[in-house]
Amino acid sequence: MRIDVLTTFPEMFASTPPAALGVSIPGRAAASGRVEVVATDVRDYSDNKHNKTDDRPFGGGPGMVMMCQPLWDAVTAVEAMDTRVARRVYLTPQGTPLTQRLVEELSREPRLLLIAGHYEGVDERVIQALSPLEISIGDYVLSGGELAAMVLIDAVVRLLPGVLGDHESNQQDSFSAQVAGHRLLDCPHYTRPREWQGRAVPDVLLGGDHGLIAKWRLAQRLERTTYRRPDLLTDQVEASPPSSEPKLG
Ligand code: 4GX
Repeated sequence: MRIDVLTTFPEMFASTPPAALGVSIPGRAAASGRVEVVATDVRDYSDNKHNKTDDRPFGGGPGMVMMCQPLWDAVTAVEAMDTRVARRVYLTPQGTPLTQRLVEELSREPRLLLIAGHYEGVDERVIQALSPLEISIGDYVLSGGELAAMVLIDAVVRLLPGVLGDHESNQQDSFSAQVAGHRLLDCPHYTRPREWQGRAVPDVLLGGDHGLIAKWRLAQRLERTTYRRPDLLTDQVEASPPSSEPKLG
């Protein structure tokens, strides 16, 4: 997969250590060639003499707005660098919430183009002209779209074929497994020692009965989801496989 990022802070997207996308799973994905992250400085496409990319908002108010021309020209130029058609994504608190379902959908694309705006936002007319998918990573305000773009990249890249080893399979992640069409939170995990500061590991995990362990883990997932995220139990996952599990909710 190729992931282009349009930003005024391209150095944030380095794919070598110690950068965030250069270590751990995303670092391995880049080193093995399963993903190529190409960050382009929008400033390089500004046609004004100071390479300005922002200007004051019409109607007044605080902050600056990213201008249409540099972003439009950057998108056009970057898209022409590769024949694969890019799915355009604009990171914004006004976007559709990012979910594991959407991450899975994006992981099947050959190419993504992420637009990470700083300032108060991007001129609405260039958003309309580009008609990107608008995505929010959560209901809070970041200083820019770059960290949101990196969150999306991290979540997508670990789903690319061959990126995760068997021992880190995503089949048991929170949200990935479905029970009667619902995505559940993960179960608790334990490792040695068997007792730590007076706290014991649940006996069932030490007994070696793998059927019983699977039942216990599922019960834990249901309980945690019920108490912590009841909203997930009313979210029916689309295209849920036929299931003999009892219906929840
Ligand atoms: N999930 N931000 C975008 C610039 C901006 C401001 C207003 C459009 C309108 C965010 C989020 C997020 C901060 C990215 C503001 N763009 N992005 N940036 N939450 O907070 O995605």
